[in-house]
Amino acid sequence: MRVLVTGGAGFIGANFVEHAVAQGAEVTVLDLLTYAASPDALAALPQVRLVVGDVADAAVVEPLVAEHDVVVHFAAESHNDNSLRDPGPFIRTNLVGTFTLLEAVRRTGARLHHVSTDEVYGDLALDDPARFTEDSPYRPSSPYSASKAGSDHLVRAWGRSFGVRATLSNCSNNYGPWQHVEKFIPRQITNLLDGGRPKVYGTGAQVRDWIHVADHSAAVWTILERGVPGETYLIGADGERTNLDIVRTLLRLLGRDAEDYDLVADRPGHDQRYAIDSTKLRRELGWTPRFADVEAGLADVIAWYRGHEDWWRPVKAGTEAAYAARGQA
Ligand code: NAD
Ligand code: TDX
Repeated sequence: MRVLVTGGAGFIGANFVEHAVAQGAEVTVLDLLTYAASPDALAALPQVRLVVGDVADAAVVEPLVAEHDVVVHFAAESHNDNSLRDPGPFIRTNLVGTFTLLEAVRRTGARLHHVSTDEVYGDLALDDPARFTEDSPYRPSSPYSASKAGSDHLVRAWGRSFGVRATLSNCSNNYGPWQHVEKFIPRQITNLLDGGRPKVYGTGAQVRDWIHVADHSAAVWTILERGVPGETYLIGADGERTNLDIVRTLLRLLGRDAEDYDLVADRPGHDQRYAIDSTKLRRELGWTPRFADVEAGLADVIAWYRGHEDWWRPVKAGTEAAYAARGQA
């Protein structure tokens, strides 16, 4: 199978490329190599072809798509806090980029898998026991989640109107190797490795549903193998934790006091809780997560960041300076 992976030099994309190569796929990565990319993550996979280009540039995308049987679309601007500061790149990459790809697969007939997020469903109240399902209404709150919601709508419309063969997945919060230090878990791990303190927005009561990135990759691969075009699958591993729970676990794993963190300015419009019901994916396609224990997963990830300081160190100070400018350091 010839697979084109957009955003394959990013956190989840690069982990997926490793998985796809291990499954025997012939992989090309299309990636603009923005600040969020880690080409180092592909260095151990010399058989993977890397094309540096913009998913919103039809002149690059169309000929490339024509050479592949399947496109897996990870490329996106992905950080909520950045979307609050400057939404423009989110509209271009997440909406125009998805449109450009859809036009290409419409012409060539390639199969598309669109990677999306549970944030398209907005948030749940902290005291609401409900979880998101494939039937939950779209209620995005941030420029990031609104742009991803729009991209999902485009994929479904191209399926219905033009017969594009596309599957979609909406996954919960990922953690694992190669995640940029701007994101919650790597930011706190690297603060702690530097002898500093975790920085918790607001009160830390918000809940995220954590999944190891390897489980996300395996789920996307399962959907490529057994998913039905036109269908959407929610991906989650029952990993709900408050932000404070995560911070206290990291503190304990690193031998620090449970209260050794700072509360900082909250994120405007901060979503309260995300929670995924992944019954459809498990029942219909037989997927199950391997990393059921978030705490054991976090211990592995701490060890990974310890061993990859040469990768994150060059961007750590600049990332923290941006947070400081927003009163979140
Ligand atoms: P990331 O920010 O780590 O990586 C994004 C990659 O896309 C980078 O390599 C970047 O260079 C590339 N890119 C950005 N703009 C591009 C463009 N115009 N053309 C080509 N490449 C471009 O993101 P991530 O966390 O790996 O997320 C990947 C996908 O998974 C996104 O679509 C995101 O919405 C989705 N998702 C993420 C999570 C999560 O927890 N991180 C959860 C659910 C879904
Ligand atoms: O320093 C921090 N302190 C803090 O308390 C940061 C960076 C975040 N937070 C909070 C905000 C959220 O409640 O931690 C939680 C997780 O924050 P992020 O890592 O920014 O993730 P989130 O906004 O939940 O979105 C993530 O999951 C869904 C990804 O970044 C998205 O791409 C994905 O769609």
